[in-house]
Amino acid sequence: MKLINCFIAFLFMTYSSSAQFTPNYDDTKVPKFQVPDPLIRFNGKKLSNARKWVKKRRPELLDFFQNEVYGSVPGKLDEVSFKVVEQANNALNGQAKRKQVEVVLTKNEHSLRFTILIYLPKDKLNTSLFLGYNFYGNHTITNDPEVIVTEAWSRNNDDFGITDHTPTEKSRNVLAQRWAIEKILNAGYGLATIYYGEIDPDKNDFSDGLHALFYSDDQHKPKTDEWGSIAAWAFGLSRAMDYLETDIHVDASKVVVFGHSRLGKAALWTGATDERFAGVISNNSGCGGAALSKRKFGETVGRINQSFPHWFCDNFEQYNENEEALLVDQHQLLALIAPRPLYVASAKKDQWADPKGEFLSAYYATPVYALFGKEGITSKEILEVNRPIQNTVAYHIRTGKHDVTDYDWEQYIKWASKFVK
Ligand code: GTR
Repeated sequence: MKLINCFIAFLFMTYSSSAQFTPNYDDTKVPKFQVPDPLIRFNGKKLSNARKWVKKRRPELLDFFQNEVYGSVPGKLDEVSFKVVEQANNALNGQAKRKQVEVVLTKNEHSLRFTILIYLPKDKLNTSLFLGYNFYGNHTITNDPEVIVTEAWSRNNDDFGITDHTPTEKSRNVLAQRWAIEKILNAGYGLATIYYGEIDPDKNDFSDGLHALFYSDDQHKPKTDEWGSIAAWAFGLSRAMDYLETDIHVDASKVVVFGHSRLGKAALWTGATDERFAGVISNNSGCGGAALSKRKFGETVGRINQSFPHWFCDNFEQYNENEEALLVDQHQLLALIAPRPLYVASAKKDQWADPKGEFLSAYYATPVYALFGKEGITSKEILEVNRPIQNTVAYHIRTGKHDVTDYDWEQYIKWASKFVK
């Protein structure tokens, strides 16, 4: 009887909490809110120059995001090692060099491995590159038969033939349309990618993945101000950067970190926490990414914490249906990337991610770029579709849905050729 009651209560909770939420898609119903000024410190003092930003304001904002939003990394690894497990000079019909590098992270006598797949233009040394996670395994981004199929846990996906949470040959090439490899190589850039599930499986379970390496004996989940999955994914990208710094074919001072959607949130947090990245691209990253939280348009803080309780630190739950209480908003996350180049991109049909909130965020981050003499988005007027603005801070909204398209990559390549060359 008790069990049945519990079950009914559970059903009720699940139903009532999701039923309560109706996303707002009407701009006239966006609440009035104060955009926290990136140039005014928490103690009320106004900043006037870049030096003060770097010394005083940036650290306190970073701390806030670390303690209240994404969570901090609890300690250091004991060891990071790299091994090139496969390489070829004639990949992709002779167009590229390919490397597959295994990275091993060790702590407390436990270890975790992940594999970076790298394509580089053939006859180039010191290549600039784009680094980004993929959603279902390195083998899904290309038909290249040599790319190793991941053994890590994956979400099931009927379209990609993934059942039992195990990717197979069936999913090779299924997401190739999201990675304009040929265009990237032709522009003289390299591409490096990692399956994000190898760092931390994307489920509300803290017993596996990177978090588990850092636990003290009786710990089962991170503390309330410690990292969720987004911060763990960001940490993984930084370890990939550790490898790239050792690769003579790569110019590690010219690596642009890229991510789509939840992985766009991770790319932004990576750029904020690791200043070795020369540039950052947020593709449709939405709530908890580029979009302003206080607009409560589309996905909200309460909703994202309910659907994905493992993405942020537990402290972030204080702001569920309580965005006004946040001392920051996401434009200040973008500002943490200054003065490095930053591209925010939206899609017209991706209202869940609040394109206007993503645009305004780039606009409100711009005063920080201006301190460094860099140009960002200076008009508050939302752009027309398919009419990018490409300054150090760049923005476009394209037609179409939540996705990564050739159009997006064409813009990123053009912008990178100007700002990260
Ligand atoms: C959605 C989520 C978004 C976005 C997206 C994705 O379900 O609400 O915040 O991250 O997933 O990653 O595809």
